[in-house]
Amino acid sequence: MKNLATVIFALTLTAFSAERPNILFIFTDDHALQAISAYGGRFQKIAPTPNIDRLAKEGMLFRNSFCGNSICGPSRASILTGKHSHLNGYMDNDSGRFDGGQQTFPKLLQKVGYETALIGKWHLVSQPTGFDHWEILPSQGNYVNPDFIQMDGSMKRFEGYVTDIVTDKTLDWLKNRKDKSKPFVLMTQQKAPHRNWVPAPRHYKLFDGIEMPQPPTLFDDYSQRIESLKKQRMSIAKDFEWGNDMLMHGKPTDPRFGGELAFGEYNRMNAAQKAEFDAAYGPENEKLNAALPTMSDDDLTLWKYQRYVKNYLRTVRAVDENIGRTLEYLEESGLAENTVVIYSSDQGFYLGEHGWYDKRWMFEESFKMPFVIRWPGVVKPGIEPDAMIQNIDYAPTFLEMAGAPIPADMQGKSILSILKGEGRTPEGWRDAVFYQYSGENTHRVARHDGVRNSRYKLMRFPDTDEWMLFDLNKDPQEMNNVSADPAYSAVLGRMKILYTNLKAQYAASDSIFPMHRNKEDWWKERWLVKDSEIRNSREAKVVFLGDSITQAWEDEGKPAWDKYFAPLGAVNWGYSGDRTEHLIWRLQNGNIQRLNPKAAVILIGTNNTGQSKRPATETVAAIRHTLDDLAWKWPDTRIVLMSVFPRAENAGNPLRKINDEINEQLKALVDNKRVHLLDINTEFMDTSGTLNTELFPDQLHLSPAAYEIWAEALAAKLKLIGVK
Ligand code: SGN
Ligand code: CA
Repeated sequence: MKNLATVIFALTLTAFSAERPNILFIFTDDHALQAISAYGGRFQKIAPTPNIDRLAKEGMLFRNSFCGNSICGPSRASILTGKHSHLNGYMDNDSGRFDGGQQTFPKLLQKVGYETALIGKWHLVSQPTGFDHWEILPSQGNYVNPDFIQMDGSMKRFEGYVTDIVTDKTLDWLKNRKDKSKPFVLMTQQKAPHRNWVPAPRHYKLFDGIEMPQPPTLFDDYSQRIESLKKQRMSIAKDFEWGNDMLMHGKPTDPRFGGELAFGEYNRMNAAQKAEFDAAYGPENEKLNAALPTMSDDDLTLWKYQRYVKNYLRTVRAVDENIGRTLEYLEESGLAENTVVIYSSDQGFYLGEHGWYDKRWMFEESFKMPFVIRWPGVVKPGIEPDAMIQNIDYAPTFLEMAGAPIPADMQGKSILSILKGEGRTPEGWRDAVFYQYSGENTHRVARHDGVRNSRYKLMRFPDTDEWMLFDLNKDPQEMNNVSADPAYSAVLGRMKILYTNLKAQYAASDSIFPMHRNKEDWWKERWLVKDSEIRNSREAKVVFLGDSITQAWEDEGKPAWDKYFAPLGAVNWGYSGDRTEHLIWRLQNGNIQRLNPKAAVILIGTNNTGQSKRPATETVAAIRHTLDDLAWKWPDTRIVLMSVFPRAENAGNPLRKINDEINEQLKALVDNKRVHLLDINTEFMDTSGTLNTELFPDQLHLSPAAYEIWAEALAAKLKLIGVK
C-alpha cells in the first residue's frame, strides 16, 4: 500500500511539474498604495510606477487588500504561516523572533517538489528555514553598500545600491538554478522604500524643482477622535531627524538643527559616493540653512514634507525600474509564461496623511497592502476584484497554485477561485477583516485591534478602553469618530458583534493581547517599583511569574519563601488579579528582559477562569505564547509550569472544571527539557476532589501551611532540574 501511495505521489508530481507555475513574489517594505500609480492617488502623474502598472494591466489589482498587523516582522510571519500574529508567535518587532520550526508555505512547497529561495529583507531575527537558497539583509539592512548574511552565517558587503543588488542576486539565482526541471518559488524582498529614504545616486535629482501635492490632512489636529492620536511620535513636523531622515550631515549653523547631525547611510559611502551625494543635496541643504531663521513652523513642515516624499518616491523609482528589469528577464528566458508574478509590500504607509510618516495604525493608508498579480492564461488582465483579502491568504493561495494540500490550521483562504473566476467574489467569501497591533515602543502608537467591513471600521484601544467607529463611505479620510453619535448606535452594536465573532473565529482573544493595568494606582506603583528593582536583581536565579497567589509569597507565603527561595535571590513577579494578558504585557515591557534566571516558575490562568469564565483553550493558548516568548528572551532558562491550583470547594464547581481542563491541556506544552510541569493539586484536596479549606481558606488563595507544601515540592523540583 505504502509503495502504491509513493508511486501515485511521484506520478502526480511528474504530471504537475509540466503545468505547475513558478511563483515570483516581489515584495517591498512600506510601499503605500498612494505611491503606486496603478492605484491612483496624488502622485499618479508626477511619480508614475510604469512597471508595477504594467503588471496590474496584464493582471489583477486588489484594492481591498489588507494587513493583519501593520509592521514588518508580523506581516512577514503571517505571510509565511497563513496565520495571524498571535498564532505564529511574532506579535511585534520589539520582542518578536520567528519560530522557524513551525509550518510555513515554503516548507510545504519544498515537500511537493518546489525549489525555494529568498533574497533581500527578512527581518525575522532567526535564520530563514524552508529555503533551498537564501541571502538576507541583516535586520533592516542598508541602502548604501549593503551587507548580506550568507547561508553559512557570514556577512558580505556589496558595493552599490541595495535595490539594484537585490535584483542582481534575484536574476543570478534564476539564471543559475541547478535543477531547472523543478518549479520554483522565489521571494525577492526589497528594503526600499523603508526609512531612512536614501535614493540611488541616479535618482538624486529626480523631482527637483517639482512641487509634490499635499494630502488634505497634513495639518490634522486630531480633533473628533481619541486623545491617543496625539501621543504618537511619527509626526513629520516633530519627529523627523535632520540627519537620518532629512539626509543632512555636518554641523549646520542654525540652532533649530540641534547641532551635529547623524546620517548613518552617508557614513557608509566611499569618497566618490560622498562627493556625488554632496553635489546633489548640498546646495538645497545650504539654502535651507540660510532660510531657516525666518521660516515659520508650518513652512518648515512643508519643507520636510517635500524632502520626505521626494526621497521616498525616488526609492520607489528604483524599485520600479528593477521590476522592469526582472520582467524583461522573465520574457527573455521564456519563464514569463509559466510564472505567476506578485507585487506586494509588508504594509502601507503614511505619506503625510494625518501629518505622519510610518504605519502601525488601522487607518486605511497603513492597513492596506498593495497586491497585484499576473498569471498569463489564468488571470484575466485588467480586472480589479472587490473581495477583501489579507496577508494570511498568501500561503494557502501559493499552496493551491502548486497543487499542494492546505493545512487546516492555516487561517487564510486561498484566493485562487477569485483569480480563476475573473475576479468575482466567491460565495461565502469573508465580508470583514480583522486587525491587531499589540504595541511597540517605536513611534508610541497605542495598541489596538478592530474589524473593517466594506463600509465601516471599528477600532478598540484597550489601554484607554476606548472605541473609534468610522463610516468610510462618508468619511474616507477617517477624521470623524462616530462611536458616540446616536445616529450610529445600531451600527456600533452590529460592529461590536462582528468584532467579537471575528476574534473568536481567528482564536484571537483578550487573554493573549498584551494589556497593562496602569489605571489601578497600586498596580502601576507595583510595576514601577518592581521594574526598577529588577535592575538590581541581575543575579536572581529564580523568577516567579504570576498573579495574587504568587504575590502572596510576600505575605502568607513569606516564612516559606524566606526559607526556600530568598537564598536563591528569587524575584517575585506576582500581581494580584493579573490574567495572562497582563503577564504578557509585563514580559513585553520594562527591564525583565535583562534578567537571565536559571529558572522561572509560572502560575497564571485562574483569573481568566474566575473573572470571566474564559474557555480553557483560550487561556492555554496565552500560556503557550508566554512559553514561546520566554524561549526567545531567556533561552537557557528552565521553566517550571505550575498546574493551575484548584478553586472552589467542590470538584463539580464549573470554575474548578475549567481549571481542570486548563491543567489537562498544559501537559501538551511540556517537553521535560526546557519546560517542566509541576502538579501538586492532590496535596490540597481529598480523594473526592473536595478542597481542604484549611489550606485554601477562601477556596482560591493559600494559607501559610499550603505555601509550605508548595515551597517544599517546588524546591525539590528545582533541585531535580539542576537549579540550586
Ligand atoms: C525602524 C524605523 C522606524 C520603523 C521601524 C519598523 N526607524 O525602527 O521608523 O517604524 O523600523 O519598521 S529607522 O530610523 O531606524 O529607520 S518595519 O518596517 O521594520 O516594521
Ligand atoms: Ca515594513
